[in-house]
Amino acid sequence: MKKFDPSLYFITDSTNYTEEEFLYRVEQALKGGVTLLQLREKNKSTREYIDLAEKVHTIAKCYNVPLIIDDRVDVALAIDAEGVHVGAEDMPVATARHLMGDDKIVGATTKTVPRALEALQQGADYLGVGAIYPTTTKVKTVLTSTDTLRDICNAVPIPVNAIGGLNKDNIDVLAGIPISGICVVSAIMKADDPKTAAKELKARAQEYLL
Ligand code: TZP
Ligand code: MG
Repeated sequence: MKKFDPSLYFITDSTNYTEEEFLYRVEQALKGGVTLLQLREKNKSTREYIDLAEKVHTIAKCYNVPLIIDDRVDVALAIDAEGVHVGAEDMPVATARHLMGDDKIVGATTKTVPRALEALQQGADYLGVGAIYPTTTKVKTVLTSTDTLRDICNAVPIPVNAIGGLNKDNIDVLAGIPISGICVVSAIMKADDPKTAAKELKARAQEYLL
């Protein structure tokens, strides 16, 4: 399943949720129209990561939404996920591509045009660029300007998504920038109603996707 729609890319965070509540929220987000899903776990053992990934994958398949595993190529391969996402401190894109094969999705986080071109050349299928706004999600990142985001969009022929602190009330800043979608964690994960949150975000994002 190499083809994918990056318009509303939901990245999960299971912190502070029981597994049952977490899986329920993920499924609600899928019902709300999330188009791409990333499982992002920082504190799980390999066994726990695989176990949760299998469960999330089973749910995602019911909605025909590709599942991307953050950072861990081994976990992605173990559960035959649709792809993997790597950041600057993770496995190089070229290595991830080599291990995953050409049929899987490989995404990369980049914050500059040179890094974006490098990721492209190494086989990335899409890029995440940010943080556009400060984020409350646990991540090592710095802010990226919307000018840099625009430059990256114009420099590469693959989809570029904006990420970082985005919610339905602040994405106006992306208007006119040729992004392919937005990535969010908190705006859906921590919403009172993840299904409605996904629906509303999707509607807002559509206004800005060129
Ligand atoms: N990379 C840059 S910002 C970020 C990641 C993984 C987290 C985004 O989370 P939120 O809650 O949507 O700000
Ligand atoms: Mg990472």
